[in-house]
Amino acid sequence: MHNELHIVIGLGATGLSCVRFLKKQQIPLVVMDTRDAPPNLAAFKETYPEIPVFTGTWPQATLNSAKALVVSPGVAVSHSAIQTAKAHGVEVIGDIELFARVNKTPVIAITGANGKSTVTTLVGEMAKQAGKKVAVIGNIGTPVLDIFDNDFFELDLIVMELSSFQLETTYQLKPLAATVLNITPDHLDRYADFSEYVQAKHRIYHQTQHAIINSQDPLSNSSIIPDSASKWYFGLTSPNQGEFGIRQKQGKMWLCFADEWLVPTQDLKIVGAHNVANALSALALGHAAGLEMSAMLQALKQFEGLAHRCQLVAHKHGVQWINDSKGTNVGACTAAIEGIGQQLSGKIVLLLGGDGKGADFSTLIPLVKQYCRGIIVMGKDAAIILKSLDNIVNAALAQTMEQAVLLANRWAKSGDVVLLSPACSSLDQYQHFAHRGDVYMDCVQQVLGHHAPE
Ligand code: UMA
Ligand code: ADP
Repeated sequence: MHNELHIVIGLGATGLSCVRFLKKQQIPLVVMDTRDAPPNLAAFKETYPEIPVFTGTWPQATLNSAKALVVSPGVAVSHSAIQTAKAHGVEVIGDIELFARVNKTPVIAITGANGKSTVTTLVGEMAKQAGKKVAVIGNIGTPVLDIFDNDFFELDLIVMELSSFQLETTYQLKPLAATVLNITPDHLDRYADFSEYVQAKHRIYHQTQHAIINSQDPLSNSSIIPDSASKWYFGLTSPNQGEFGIRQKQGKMWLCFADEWLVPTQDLKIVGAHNVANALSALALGHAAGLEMSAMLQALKQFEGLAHRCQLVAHKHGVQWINDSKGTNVGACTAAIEGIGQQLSGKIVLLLGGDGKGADFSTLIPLVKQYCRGIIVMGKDAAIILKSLDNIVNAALAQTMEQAVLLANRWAKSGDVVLLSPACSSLDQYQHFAHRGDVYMDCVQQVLGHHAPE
């Protein structure tokens, strides 16, 4: 016999938001975390002395007796204790599912290997410009259930970034518009194989009204898209009817919707081919959701991009220093090298490394050969990366970010770019990607002197 007991797994931001949400409904709760001493433990016990907490080892009998396990995205649902409980008939869900079961506000849902946060933020800006009351939530940083703490009932629209981890435990989300921006390998340490990762991403389309599909990435499309959904395509090609794409006019590249000329790329503040694709997907999402085109274009022209994504840090002695710390997988690093390399008179000194999450780095070989002066490798998987990219260009191992920046400063010549685009997660050495980016920017300022930006 099942009762109402919910077990919240994970004491991070998501877990805490689930506790607040469930507690308001007076649902009986237990909390578990795989770590012996999770960061929020002391504060949690003080705030919720009545909620039992198990850290490190979990009592299987308690798990098996629950109605539902609400699993945080940082915990793999393949965990044997979770699977055993599931076999006993216990539901395994996540915070997005809790949200979806009560939400009535239209949702634009965004996933993909890369570009999620950029597109999510941009669509949020477009909606604001169009006069909508909008919340921008999810994997981008704010747990979705947190909006119930605020003025949720006044919202017109929710723009939600979703990771594959969050989608795995989501069943009843019914987005107004949804997209899988692109898929290249990532998080292979969490999945049995690449196809499992792809399947997790495709779950976003399950009950969507509009599907926004990247015409240049077959993995963006899926047979899971309901027949009732309308499909909108975007891509860096000349668009057909109902599609978003690009065309040339008098030497300028324009973003277009079918035969409508929307805006020349030179009017955008965000740069690189990948950001043109991001802009097109945002327009397609907004259009499908009924946002006014002129408001969207105004927001797009003003959008400066996000920190830690191909962000210019300094420009000194003809060398540009770029922080792409959010380039946490090989696909993102590829886009950054290509986007920057194509427009460069000099070469790229590439700083990479960290936790490689089981990725294959050899796919970087052609780009490194074509665009890089040298590579400087750091972090947990430095040796694996060096081995994969052996003997192509100058290569060195750095023990610290400061060493890497010092060496890059010696290698770079006028016209070059020094690019931190690690192709790895930061968690082996840093709190998160933003921390790694901040450390890089501090080192650059120190090495170049405190008034580095020209
Ligand atoms: N952890 C344990 N044991 C536990 C619980 C957590 O070891 O029992 C570890 C996890 O492995 C992870 C860390 O604790 O290293 C945080 O995990 P969490 O599930 O508690 O994470 P939250 O703090 O709730 O943040 C999560 C997302 N994090 C992850 O998916 C790892 C945040 O995305 C998201 O912003 C937040 O929910 C709100 O929705 C971050 C992220 O890195 C930015 N996402 C990955 C990505 O974008 O590639 C998927
Ligand atoms: P995500 O939230 O999916 O990690 P971001 O918008 O934060 O995506 O961008 C992270 C990095 O991914 C960027 O710094 C850039 O290197 C790369 N990137 C951004 N957009 C794309 C895209 N459309 N295709 C490939 N790579 C991209």
